Amino acid sequence: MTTPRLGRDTVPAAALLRPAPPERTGIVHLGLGNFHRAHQAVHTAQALAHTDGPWGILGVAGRSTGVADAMREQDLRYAVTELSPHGSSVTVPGVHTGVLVAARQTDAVLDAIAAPDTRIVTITVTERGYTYSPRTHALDVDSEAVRADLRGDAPPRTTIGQIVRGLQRRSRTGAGPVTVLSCDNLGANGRRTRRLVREFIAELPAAERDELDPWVAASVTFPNSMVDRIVPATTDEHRDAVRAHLGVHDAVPVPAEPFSMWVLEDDFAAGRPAWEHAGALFTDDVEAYELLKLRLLNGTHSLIAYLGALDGCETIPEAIGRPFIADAARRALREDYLPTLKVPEGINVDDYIERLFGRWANSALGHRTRQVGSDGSVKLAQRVPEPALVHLRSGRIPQQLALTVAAYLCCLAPAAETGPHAAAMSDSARENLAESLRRNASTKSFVDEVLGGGLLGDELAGHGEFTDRVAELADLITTRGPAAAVRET
Ligand code: CS2
Repeated sequence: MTTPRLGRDTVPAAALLRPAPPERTGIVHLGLGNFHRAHQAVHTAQALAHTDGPWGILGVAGRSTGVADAMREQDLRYAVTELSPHGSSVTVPGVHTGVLVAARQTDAVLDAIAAPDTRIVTITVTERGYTYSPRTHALDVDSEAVRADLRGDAPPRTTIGQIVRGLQRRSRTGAGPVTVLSCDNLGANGRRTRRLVREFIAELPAAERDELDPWVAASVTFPNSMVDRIVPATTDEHRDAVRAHLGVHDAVPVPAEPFSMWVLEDDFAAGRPAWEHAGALFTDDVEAYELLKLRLLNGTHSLIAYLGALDGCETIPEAIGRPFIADAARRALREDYLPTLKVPEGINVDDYIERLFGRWANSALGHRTRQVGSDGSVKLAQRVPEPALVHLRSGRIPQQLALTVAAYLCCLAPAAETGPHAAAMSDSARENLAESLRRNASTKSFVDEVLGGGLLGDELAGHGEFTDRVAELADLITTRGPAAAVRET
């Protein structure tokens, strides 16, 4: 007998977080990836199960059609499989009211942003989706995609372009205030999104700019938010888990760890779901949580992923199981990241760190080193330079941060064979890094060229003691392996 496809009539009622999707769409979400589907969608379904409201989500994929098409075939349902070594459970959020693919249906996306029912535009497009320059942190007006969106003679392709053009429509149709909520791993993500939106508007022809900018200033809020849930890529094992639990076939289930955290500023221009009843925390001090998470979890995650991949580990749990990697991670946390943080009130940092080790060690998740290691050229800029500069300004070299950069460079531009996991990391900087490696006779000049090129900002590149250490550690990794490099830090 063939397994029935997941859909409105085949989901066992017990698995549904809410019985039916809301009737109205209050949220337009840009970025229909796994993270959104296991984080915001789940918190929203739980909030609506507590307090109902017009908060259905229209999910917008960027370019790829796979998830959107499958969700359409499944009456907008998919399963979230929560995995831990102690067992697994499967639920179906059922909170989406539609799906679109921006590259094909841009006009419909802009209309949705402008629709009177829409009160919130949420974003998970990853660090790479914000089209800002790593060097200046301002909108990358030199990039071809941003320039094209500014000309406006074709449908906008960039996220910032789509948001601005949608807001422009909204301002002209009088649909009222709206909130733009970034849910990506960027420091001060709300403030940064506002800055990029306003920089885009500032580049528009004067008449458009003068019409739109005051409207955005008066009618759009951009709260900061910290998001946290480890969400790997989907594999057949996750499809099998859904089949085993629910007796249906889901083409696009999302695996996730049991842990989930969301901290937000309560600055919504036109209302919001009662997320506080779904585990979200509202506070004026989001930044402290963001930095804690970006540095302790994400920064250390990158180190684990690069050292792990270089040591032949396919997964993060395998990597953190190697004592030399756990040792490097612990030292990164304690010596390099923690001293740069203001720990938010109510967080016990020792518990937080122990919990991180438990989360990284979750072998049921199968989170791959290649996934965390991908896009390092944009991720590391969020994780490493600021804490590194705190130490360097007071005369100390943060060894594990230098090691993170060295291990990244060894994965992406290897001077010797590194194996399949590093080779599988995708990064838009890979080509340039490889060329730079070929051009330079020594690791030192290679590192100087790469960091001097703005990869981690200009200030860090100006600290010769840091770039020297990165080069030494990269040489050590190449000649004696990652474990020996850790021993020398
Ligand atoms: C990871 C994050 O891939 C990565 O860079 O560090 O995706 C991490 O799993 C999440 O931020 C956890 O909340």
